Order: sequence, then C-alpha cells, then structure tokens
Amino acid sequence: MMTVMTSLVVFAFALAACDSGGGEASTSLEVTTSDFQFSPDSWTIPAGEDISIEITNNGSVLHEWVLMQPGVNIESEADLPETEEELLADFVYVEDEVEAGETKTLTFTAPEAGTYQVICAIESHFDAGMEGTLTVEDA
Ligand SMILES: [Cu+2]
Repeated sequence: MMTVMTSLVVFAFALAACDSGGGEASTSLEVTTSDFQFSPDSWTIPAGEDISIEITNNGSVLHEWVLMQPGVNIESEADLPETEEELLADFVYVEDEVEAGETKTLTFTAPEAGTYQVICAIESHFDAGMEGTLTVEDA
C-alpha cells in the first residue's frame, strides 16, 4: 500500500512539472547555421506542442531555417517555385532568417506527426548542403 501511494505522489509531481504556463507543454530546440549546413541537422518534437528554436548563425552570410509543409520534399532548388508568394503559400510551414553573427528564436506550434524537410531557401544554399529533418511524433 505504501509503495502505491509513493508512486502516485511521484506521478503527480511529474505531471505538474510538464504543465507550464497556460497548460500547453513546450519544447526548446537549437540549431547553428554555417556556410553551408545546419548543426544539428535533425530534430524530434511532439505533435501539437509549442516549439521554440534558437537559431544561431555562425556563418558569414544570411541564413534561414525553413520548415516545409507536410508532404513537401524537394530534391533540388529547381523544385522550388519562382515567387516568394508561392513559396510561402505552398511549401513553407514556418521560417525565419538570421543575419551572420546573430541569434534569433523562432516559435511555432508543432504540426501533426510525420517527417518534415528543413531547408535554407536562400539561393544556392540548399544545393550546397543546407538540409535537415524534423521528426514530429505523436505526443
Ligand atoms: Cu543558408
């Protein structure tokens, strides 16, 4: 009996620790961009959570962290549309850009479970190797 009660108390504590702010759990990620890669280049997050990713640009030029929409998986920049409007409407789930030497935090809500492509959409950067993978798991 004593063991059961102790377990329940520990369980309640664990729940309280996960319950931050408005009741939504949150996950923090980090990425460093350089010329021309992401480090790390893969991340795993729970579906539906509030996500923040701190993007540090250690490169010498502007870089982006662009999370693509479900089902989008380009093989080269030739697969991207010509206009920024089409890119944002049909390809991009969320994105931000960071100047060389700067750090920025991007926040978004994790999409449904799946595997998502991450790219830098600045011309010639994806083809130079700026690609990553975001895995979203059922929470
Ligand atoms: Cu880049």
